[in-house]
Amino acid sequence: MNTPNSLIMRRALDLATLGRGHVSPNPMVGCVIVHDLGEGATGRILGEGWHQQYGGPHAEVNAVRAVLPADEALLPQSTAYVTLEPCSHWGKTPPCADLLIQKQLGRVVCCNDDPNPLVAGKGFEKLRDAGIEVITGLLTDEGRLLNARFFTAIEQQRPYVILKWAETADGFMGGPGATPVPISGPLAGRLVHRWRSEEDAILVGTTTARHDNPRLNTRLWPGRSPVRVVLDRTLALLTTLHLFDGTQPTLVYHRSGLDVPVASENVSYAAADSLPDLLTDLHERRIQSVLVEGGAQVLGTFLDAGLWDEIRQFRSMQTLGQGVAAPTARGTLVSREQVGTDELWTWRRA
Ligand code: AOF
Ligand code: ZN
Repeated sequence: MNTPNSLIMRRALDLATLGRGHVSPNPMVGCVIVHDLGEGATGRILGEGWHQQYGGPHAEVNAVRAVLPADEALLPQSTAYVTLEPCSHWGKTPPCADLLIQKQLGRVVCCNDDPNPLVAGKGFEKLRDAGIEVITGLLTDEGRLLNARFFTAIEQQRPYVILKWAETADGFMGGPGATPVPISGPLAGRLVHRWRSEEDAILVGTTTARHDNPRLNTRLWPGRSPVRVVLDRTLALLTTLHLFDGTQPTLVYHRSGLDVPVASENVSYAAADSLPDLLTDLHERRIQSVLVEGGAQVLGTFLDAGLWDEIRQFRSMQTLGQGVAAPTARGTLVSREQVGTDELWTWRRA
């Protein structure tokens, strides 16, 4: 048999990304079926597909459907490159492993095993039992990065946490007073709205909610608005704030043992006495990712608890001389890019 071709797997990963924003809490998955000519030669692509919609057909089903009837006879000499282990369970759709067996694919190559306990190796087992050659681990890191939210949710039982802040050249993220000082430029602001549309929730602390009175929506970017999460331990925030305007689902976390106000339209209350409790509660609500937008104290709490996965740090050119110090970014710096007048530094946990 041919050695698996990583270029084709890259194509499958690219196809998978077309599902971004439409498949959560399912993973993004892509599939490319290629005819193998033997002796290391790769033939034609017979079909391609990706998981397009939550609840809809999986990547493998769409790829198989794309194969022309005249090409079906070639499937036993073909490889399905699938970014994730084909499923073995009846969920919203029938098992993909069964379909690949029924179509008599010669070989299946994957990036990652599916951590979903309903699948977790059983997909590969079914395929191998049916005599299909299985290779896994091609472009594993790329596959895990693509579905970092899905893997974090299943493996760590908590949402993927992105910490975001903007700081001045001298390391401040706010001025000395309560009045907000703009730090990053308009392009960065636009990008943040795009990020909001890509995550399930945005979180802020009490001080940010009170002083900035943020809307936490995506008005500068066409896309869905996430759930707003606000930490209000003692339920001290005034409900005249934008966060309580009912235009988006809003979740208020307070410490336990308090008299909770009657939930109003789109505003609900939940008790959490620690950060792990809060993240567990979000996980149980099927929230797979949270963008933490501040302030300094809340960001510091996530950092100190080690409960974060990614940092997106805007660095502006201006200086403030005094004010609220920004947290110290940590982990591995994975990229530095210019966004308008600011630099964006992205960090991941090592
Ligand atoms: C695949 N191919 O394209 C995807 C898979 O409820 P269902 O039927 O949509 O199943 C969802 C689960 O299936 C999901 O949690 C993950 O384990 C797997 N996703 N599997 O073979 C795909 N999206
Ligand atoms: Zn499937």
